[in-house]
Amino acid sequence: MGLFRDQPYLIREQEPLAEGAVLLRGYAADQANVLWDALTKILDTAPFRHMFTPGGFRMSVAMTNCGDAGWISDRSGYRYAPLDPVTGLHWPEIPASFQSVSTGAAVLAGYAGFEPDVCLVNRYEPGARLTLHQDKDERDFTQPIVSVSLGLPAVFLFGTTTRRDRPRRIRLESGDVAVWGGTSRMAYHGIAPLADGEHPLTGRSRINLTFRKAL
Ligand code: MD3
Ligand code: FE
Repeated sequence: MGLFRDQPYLIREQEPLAEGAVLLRGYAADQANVLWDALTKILDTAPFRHMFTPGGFRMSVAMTNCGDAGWISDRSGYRYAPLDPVTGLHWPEIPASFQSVSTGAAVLAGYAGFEPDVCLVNRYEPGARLTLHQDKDERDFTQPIVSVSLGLPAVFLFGTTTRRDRPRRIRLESGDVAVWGGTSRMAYHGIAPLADGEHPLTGRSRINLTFRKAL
């Protein structure tokens, strides 16, 4: 924390990807263990599960949530739900360690007022992927989304607001944080099938945290 988080990224590690999109490579690297420990506690209450798309396909990415609501998908559609449909319980609170990484990154990217109320947690095992999509289930698209990558590297597919434009391929590694605001907020994006590997923190998996002001 302190000086290390507040200063050097402005100079060294801030990579503008497109209008409103900022990649902070390694921003969360020194917090990765703390974030992982906090995640294991979330999983005690809200374990990973594979959701189904409205079309009836089982998603290869396993998901859970913390915060005031959670993103869910089932045969009736996509939405934010205040209760976990698996347990009937409220989702766990967003841990302080999650909050501080997301708001710190948002400040560096120029979104000082960002207060996420939902954190969607995605787990990719080798072969898992997320097809090109837009995030449209949140109320206010002027609010950015902050994403934190942990564990195995992935190829992020970053398109435009037009589905037919060929997406760029951006390698995301453990500790990388990205902020998606402005016109990038509505960009099509996805994750290419995860390559096999072993990571000292997460084993054979990649974890992605996405912080949203959804409600
Ligand atoms: C760009 N997750 O949960 S994070 C998702 O790595 C999602 O698990 C991916 O797409 C993952 O919806 C990508 C990066 C990300 C997240 C949301 C975005 C990029 C975005 C929303 C708009 C534009
Ligand atoms: Fe998305």
